[in-house]
This record gives sequence, structure tokens and C-alpha cells, in this order.
Amino acid sequence: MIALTRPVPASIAHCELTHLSREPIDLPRAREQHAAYERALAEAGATIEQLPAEDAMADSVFVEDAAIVVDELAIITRPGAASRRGETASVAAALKKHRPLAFIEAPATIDGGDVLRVGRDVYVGLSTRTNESAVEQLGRLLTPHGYRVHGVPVDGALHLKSAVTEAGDGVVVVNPEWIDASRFARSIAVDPSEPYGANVLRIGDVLFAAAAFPRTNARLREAGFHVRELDAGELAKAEGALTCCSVLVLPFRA
Ligand code: CIR
Repeated sequence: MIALTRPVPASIAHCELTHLSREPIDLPRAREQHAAYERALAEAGATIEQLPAEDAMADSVFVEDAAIVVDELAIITRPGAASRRGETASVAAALKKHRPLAFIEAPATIDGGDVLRVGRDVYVGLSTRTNESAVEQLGRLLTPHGYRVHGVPVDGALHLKSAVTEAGDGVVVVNPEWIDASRFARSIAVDPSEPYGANVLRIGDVLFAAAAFPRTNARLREAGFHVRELDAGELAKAEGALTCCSVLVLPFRA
């Protein structure tokens, strides 16, 4: 598995914020946490492919939002925040070595953080960043490959994957306040005191989870997942979580 990443930009203090108030971000500490994230993914078996830094683009570390990668193709997004549209060109250049490319076109807008694949089901969050036109375009691109594409209203969270991610084997971890958990056959709810605890990242046998959510992480351990906690507190102030900092490219399985 390849994980595309990008360094934390010098301009991160000017990032987009939707649900959080601006707090000072400690840049050296954010960079240390990001480097630890890259090392941890590498230890779990990912090959890190680091994109060139984009220091003038404040949210450029959150590479997940620029692309949606499945076995058959990579879809380059049209991010919902106009300030982020320049981030996609370098992600497209990196992904064209690994997959045929397709592109989301106006009037659609979509952030990769709104797209969750669980088996052949692709859930697309209808958020402030992602619209119905993007759901239609994704449907046209993915249905021929055997995926089912579903639009899912997101209420209260920035992205769908702030509210739900896959822990593994079809089991999702979900904040039921932000999306309808009954859409998923098997789910584990976050601890109610940890609304941001649903963003986890599975690499091989390891389930990465933010250290800030110990109660939710205990629930995941009780369910049998091998949880490894990462300190992601600085980028959390930029409204980014663990999945946001990588684009995973799995080995192609025909
Ligand atoms: C933004 O608002 O776009 C960034 N500050 C945070 C993006 C986080 N990305 C993600 O959840 N996939």
C-alpha cells in the first residue's frame, strides 16, 4: 500500500475553519506529530510517497480531500473551499503513476473527506463542501465498476469521515449525532463525550486512532481491534483528523 502525504505548510495558521474557533497552532509540534504519523503508517506497512510541500496553501497537508482512489481509478476532486482548488494538480500528477485518472467537474464540489468506501458501497457526505452534483458524477464514474454510490446527509460535522469511518471488516465507528448510524449494518458508537472520535485509519492490522479519544478507543479495543493511538492535537485545531493526512493507494486487486 502506498500512502501519499504532504508536509505541514508554513501557512497552516490561515487554514479554513468551519466548526472550530481559531486557536494558535504550534508549527514545529504539528510537524513533529505529522512526521510521527508518517513513521507509524510506514511501520504498519505503508510506503510513504511524500508530495512536495505547498507552503502557500494553508490546508495542503490534508491531501485526502484532493482525490478518491479505488482499485480501478483515481478521481481528482473539485474541493468545496475555493481556497483549496490549487491543491489537486500535484496530487493528480502523483496519482497518474498508479491509476487512470478521472476528474470531478463544475458545478460539482466534493472533498475526499466526504467519501467513505465500505466494500462496494461508497457513501458520499452531503456537507458544506460536497453537493448532489458530485454524488451524480461519482455515480457515473463508479457504478460501471460495480460500486453503489449513496448520498448521506451530514449535519454538524465538516465531513462525512468526521462522523464515520471503517474500523475494519465492514464495522464502522460512528458519531450518531452527526449521521444516521442505521445506514450501516455493523457499527460502534463513539463515547458521547468524544464527538470527534469517529475518525480512525486502518493500515493492515493496525487501527490508528487519535489519543484524544481514550473512551472510544477502549470500545474499539473491546471489539477486538488492534488500536494504536497517535497524538494529532495540533492538526485537530485546523479541523483535520487522521484520515485527512493521507491518500491510500492499495495494490490493485482485479
Ligand atoms: C478544511 O477546512 O478544509 C481544513 N482546515 C481541514 C480539512 C480536513 N480534511 C478532512 O477531514 N478530510
